[in-house]
Amino acid sequence: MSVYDTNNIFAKILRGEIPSHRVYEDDATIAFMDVMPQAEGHILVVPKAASRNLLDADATSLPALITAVQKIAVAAKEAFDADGVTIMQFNEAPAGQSVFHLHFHVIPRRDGIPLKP
Ligand code: IU
Repeated sequence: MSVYDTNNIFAKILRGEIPSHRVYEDDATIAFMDVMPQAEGHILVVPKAASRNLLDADATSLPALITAVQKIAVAAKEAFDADGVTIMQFNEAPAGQSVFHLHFHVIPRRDGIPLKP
């Protein structure tokens, strides 16, 4: 399945039609705080280019995207005084994807504190 719905919630955030708490932007990427954080500092890293998920993404765009993910993970670990960082990325509903525009979860982690479900 490779259909891209231009009215998905992250497409609307990218177009500025829905507000978000944006923490990062470059030519190809934005990042904003997750509205239902699984831990303090849960950030979503979203490429500006339309793709449904990683399976559909243009491979030439991925080096810039993963570089942004790394930058944000390092900054989030520092900003939230975390002990580690979980990076998650889901492809299609059976795998846990609920918003169908490619994104990476960047979640600062603290010793002994599990993710909220
Ligand atoms: P998933 O990887 O597609 O399962 O994650 C979607 C995430 O988008 C999830 O963590 C939601 O809390 C988050 N989210 C959001 O930040 N703002 C929204 O308006 C909606 C979902 I809808």
